Amino acid sequence: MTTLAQYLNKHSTSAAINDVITTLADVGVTISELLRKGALADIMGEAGNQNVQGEEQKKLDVIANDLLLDALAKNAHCAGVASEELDDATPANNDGSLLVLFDPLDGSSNIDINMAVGTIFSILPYLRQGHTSENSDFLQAGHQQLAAGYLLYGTSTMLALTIADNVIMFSLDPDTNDYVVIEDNVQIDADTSEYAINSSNYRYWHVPMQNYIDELIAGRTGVRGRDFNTRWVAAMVGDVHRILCRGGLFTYPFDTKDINKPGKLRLMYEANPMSLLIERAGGAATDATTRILDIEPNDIHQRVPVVLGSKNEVSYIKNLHMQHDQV
Ligand code: FDP
Repeated sequence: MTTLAQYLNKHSTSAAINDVITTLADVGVTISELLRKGALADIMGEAGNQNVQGEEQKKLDVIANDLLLDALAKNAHCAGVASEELDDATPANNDGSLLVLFDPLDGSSNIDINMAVGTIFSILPYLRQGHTSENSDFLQAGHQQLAAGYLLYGTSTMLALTIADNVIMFSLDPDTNDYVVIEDNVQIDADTSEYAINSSNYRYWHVPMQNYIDELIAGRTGVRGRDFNTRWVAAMVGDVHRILCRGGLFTYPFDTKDINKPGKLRLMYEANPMSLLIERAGGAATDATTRILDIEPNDIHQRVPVVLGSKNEVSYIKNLHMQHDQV
């Protein structure tokens, strides 16, 4: 049995990264305890306000955001924090060498129905040590991330982490509050027959995505010659976790439902950290044409279409888009 602390001591590249990951994991213990108590901890329902994205905040969105913000602000290595829930990044310790971004409670619509939710995080280098961090310091492409991961609050609480080119899965032992390694060097199969998409948006997708889903639904009677199966957790963290466990394809593609949201997911809080995990596990992640980790952000709250998972399926979708663009 190897705990998170033991694993980090042995494998991580810097004491600063170890310390920030430990802070995030500790807050994860508190959030998971609140979720276990559920309605008894008064965490259900709406908070009564909207976040920067114009979405109704749940009580637990606000609680998780505040817990993470407080803990990271006290961490000497953390120079600034950006949250999906807040308009601007919050400066922390000027001498810190790291910036931390997070989606405090991913899949918030699952909270009130007792389904899986999670916390997603991304750690970037701080390039202006000694100065007060600003939004612009966070605008780094995903391939600059030093570490990334998520906490999944499901039937058990799990931490998936990527550091030093490796993806590791930990399970939280509720008796000791230790995260214990359950799988090291997680790898995803290149092929899959399982896909996750919210099909109710079909009429808003680009034609190549509609064609792709038509092919999967046709299954063995169509050009793919085999059947496919759908799974949709409605929390990206749950869908990505399934993919790390047994492969698969997840997409929240470009859609025209809301002209201001050319993709639902956020580049910096969701797409980048998940893409790093998936690529390091041997999968791929694209916006349908460009590698997600190579997108240069121009806004900390930027949205992006996402296609990620088993490598061959991701490249199949990319080819459909490229062929369509050439016609
Ligand atoms: P949510 O809005 O509930 O936080 O982050 C956005 C996200 O959840 C993803 O976790 C999830 O995959 C997706 O949105 C669910 O979207 P739909 O409500 O359109 O199904």
